[in-house]
Amino acid sequence: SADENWWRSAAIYQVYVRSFADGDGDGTGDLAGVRARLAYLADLGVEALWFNPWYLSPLVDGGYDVTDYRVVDPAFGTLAEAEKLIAEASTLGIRTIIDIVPNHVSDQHSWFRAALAAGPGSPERELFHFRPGRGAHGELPPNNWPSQFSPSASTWTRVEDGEWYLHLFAPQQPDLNWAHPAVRREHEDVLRFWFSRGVAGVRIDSAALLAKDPALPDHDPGSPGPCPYIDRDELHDVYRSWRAVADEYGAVLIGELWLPDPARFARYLRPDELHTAFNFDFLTRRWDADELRVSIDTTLAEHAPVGAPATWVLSNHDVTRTVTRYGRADTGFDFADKRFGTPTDLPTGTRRARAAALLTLALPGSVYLYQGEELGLPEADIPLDRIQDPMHYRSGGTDPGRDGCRVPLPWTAAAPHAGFGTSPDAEPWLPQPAGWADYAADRQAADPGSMLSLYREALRLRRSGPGFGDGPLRWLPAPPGVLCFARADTLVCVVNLTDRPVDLPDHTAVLLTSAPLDGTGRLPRDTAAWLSASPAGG
Ligand code: TEU
Repeated sequence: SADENWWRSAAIYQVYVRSFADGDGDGTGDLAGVRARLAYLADLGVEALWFNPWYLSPLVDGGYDVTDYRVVDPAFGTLAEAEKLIAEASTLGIRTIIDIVPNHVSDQHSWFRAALAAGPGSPERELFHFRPGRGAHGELPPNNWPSQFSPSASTWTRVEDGEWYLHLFAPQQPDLNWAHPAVRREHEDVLRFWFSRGVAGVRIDSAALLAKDPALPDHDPGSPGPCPYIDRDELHDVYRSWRAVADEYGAVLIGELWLPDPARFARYLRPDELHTAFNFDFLTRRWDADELRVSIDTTLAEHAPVGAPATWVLSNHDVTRTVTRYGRADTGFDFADKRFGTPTDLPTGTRRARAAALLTLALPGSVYLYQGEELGLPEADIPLDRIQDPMHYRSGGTDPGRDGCRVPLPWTAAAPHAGFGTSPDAEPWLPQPAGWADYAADRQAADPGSMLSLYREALRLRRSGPGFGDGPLRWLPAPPGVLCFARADTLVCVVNLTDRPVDLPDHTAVLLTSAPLDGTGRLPRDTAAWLSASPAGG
């Protein structure tokens, strides 16, 4: 039914709980804050919420270091409150998706503590990847794998008895051994635990990294031959079991798969594996019509044969904010561009982000919208002594890390801390930069020209109009530097990526534009429009 296929066309809003809204006045966002803002999310017009991890955690990596998957961190709330939130959202027609973090646990997790205590050779250690070191005294790490957080950091940490354990991310995030049946059983139970509480789907963190070559051989990134820790065949078997669990509840599996090869990516999207996966391709593309068209065509071509809808991602909690990225000379995101002090032209970035919003919301499939993008928030410079992200520390301080896109949201322009919390005395956990209140949701709600108003109107049209979401796309003729395509027969999206105004294609009405048309009715530079048109040939 249409209802069970909701995920094929949905606009899904990503809630980074810690920075969304502080409901209990301690400077940290929480479930109470989300519950108090559900009306805002319903007004915005999103169909589902994806919550970053809310489990018990020391928060070394923002909750991607889980101590107990069945407990809500007290900083965020309680299990009972999560259940209320799921029910209240559902009353508003909004589904709940949570984040499952299967690759690793926190070093505070009971399994890892037990493994440390039990010592070398114990069954407890088999749940992780413990190995003796290399070198005459075992003083060198077992292999040369680089940390996912920084090419210059190791993935191994030595413990007191001399063994080393593997962690693709921070040392506080030991990797689980997915060849162990207890690891698989536990995660299937965790899925049931949350699905039976009304969760409609899971976002699977680092979904391509779980399985490792048991020999743990050396590997240089970029060297030929299969990578011993990315995209291994055993994973497909894991996800087939997960799909059987998800199907018991009608729940959806969403993979976080950073796989540059479209063919490898598509292998996970099967009727008996993942329903869908994030397509990060736009994050690596410049603001260039040819590049974006190739990206769109490649994405649609890779999804079509497997029958999966495409997904579109402009932003998330790991990458530079859209208005900042599009305001740079080289707007493509890559990890090397996360350096300090890259110059940005924010007005241009904002124009392009507005146009990109209309572009992605008109493309076939589902769209992920990261909190704060609807407010047009820029990437913030975090003072060095306030940075929390382990990525910064793992890089030896050369990389600013990801905190700049995780700053607590501004809700009320006139309130202390831009209305992030209920207490004027509570400093937000990350500092809000000067001028943050200018982006406040209350101010933008009252301004028809704001980013928030644009998103609301676009999402309203997307929900009510024909042609949006899953379905075919047909390219229409357009001058160089302009993207123009039709959805269904009557909806046309046109995006001008040139530096001068262009004529609109034939249309019967202008539904929405990302910036006003010029005096002669032309589409200005860096602007998108949604048009209705007569059916082709009609
Ligand atoms: O990120 C997965 C991942 O591959 C990261 O290395 C990503 O490439 C990097 O953050 C980009 O800047 C997920 C989560 O989204 C991230 O927040 C976590 O830190 C990571 O897993 C570990 O759980």
